[in-house]
Amino acid sequence: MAESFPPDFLWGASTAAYQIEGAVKEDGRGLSIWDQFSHTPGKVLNGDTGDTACDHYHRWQEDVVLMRELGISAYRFSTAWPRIQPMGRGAVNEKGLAFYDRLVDALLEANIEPWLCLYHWDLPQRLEDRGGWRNRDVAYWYRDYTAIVARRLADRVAHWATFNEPNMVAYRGYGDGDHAPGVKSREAVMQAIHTLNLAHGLGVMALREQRADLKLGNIYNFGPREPATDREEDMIACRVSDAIMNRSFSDPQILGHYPEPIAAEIAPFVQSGDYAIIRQKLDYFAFNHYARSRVRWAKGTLFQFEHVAPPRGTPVTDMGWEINPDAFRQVMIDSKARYGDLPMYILENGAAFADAVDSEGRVHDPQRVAFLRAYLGAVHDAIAAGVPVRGYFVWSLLDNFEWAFGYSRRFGIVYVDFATQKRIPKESYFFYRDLARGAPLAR
Ligand code: IFM
Repeated sequence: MAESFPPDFLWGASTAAYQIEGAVKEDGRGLSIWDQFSHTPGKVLNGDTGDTACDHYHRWQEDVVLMRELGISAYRFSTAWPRIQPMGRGAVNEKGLAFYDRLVDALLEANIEPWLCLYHWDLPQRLEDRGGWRNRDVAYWYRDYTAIVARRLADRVAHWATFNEPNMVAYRGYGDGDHAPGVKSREAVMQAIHTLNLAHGLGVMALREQRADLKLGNIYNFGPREPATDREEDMIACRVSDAIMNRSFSDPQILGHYPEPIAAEIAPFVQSGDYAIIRQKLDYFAFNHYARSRVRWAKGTLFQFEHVAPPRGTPVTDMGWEINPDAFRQVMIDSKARYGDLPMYILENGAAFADAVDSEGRVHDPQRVAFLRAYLGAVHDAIAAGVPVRGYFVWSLLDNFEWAFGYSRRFGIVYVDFATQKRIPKESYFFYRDLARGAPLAR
């Protein structure tokens, strides 16, 4: 079966600053929480750090050529707050802004629409020293940073996202502690959720002040939850996990309230007027999707739940994440039902597999091609079911620094040899290129 996407469907690719840029000590960049965390022994697999990553800070022109040849019409990247405000507030680093300025111009020159995300997890360490997202003031410093970036780039960048996966910032950074800054506290998760929501609202207001016609959104992260069994405690655990991981940002930002299982615990941090700030009108509804999870009650854990591995025999990626395109289609359908009819964009979806270069210097990644075929099939089906999905951004353009997994997990459609920084487009790159050029999807 060959299926076509709407002619104006947006084909894109996503990356994030700390995962690809490297050059962490260049041109006045300040320290981020991920520099600090990755340099702490035992925090990242193999002791990997983002010091060099894909060296995109120096190789961005080559990377824009790869994108142009890929035929994508949009590229989502993030700006690094510590590159722009090395101390997190106050002084602005002109060289940092100039880097993104050049990148945006090169993208436009290549006919690629820049989609800018203001925060993909690299908080300036100086702000973490003041409590990070546990500190309400950080929301106001984030607003100032947003205004600085907007003043410089809003004349050329139309699409802005305030945060990428704020749920991961709060839960993994302040709960599990396996992401920077590595805090493990239930109260800190709740505080961080609220500060991040407030920052989102303040950021949207700052952007609108700069230009009323910008297209604004946040990038949520939806992985449906299922109870591991039908026991009462697993069902409760599942609802709590769903509230924290799937609803703690989209609900307050779009519906104006926190989901019931966590509302009472967040209430002490909510001040009068906060909800009016948080619930801003958005122009698009964006999320990332990777996998659904099974949840069970786990005594002694921070929130009394844990995620269990898929049953033996379930197809999984190199992350151990279940491959299930039907679950993805259902997320799109459910999101429309819950949050309304805003234009929907999938701003990250993709898969890690253990890719290798063959004797002819090529990278065959049939599993990723099959994954993309199936997941794009789900997008096609969701559109046919009336969901206004307007674009899809593959994660990721390049193999990159996969957080606590370092360089051990490859998500790119372009292979990166981290020793030489050579880029090799994988088979999936050519598969995606054909779709971006208008070829129908064969299923
Ligand atoms: O690499 C990450 C990205 O930074 C955020 N979304 C999930 C990806 C894969 O884990």
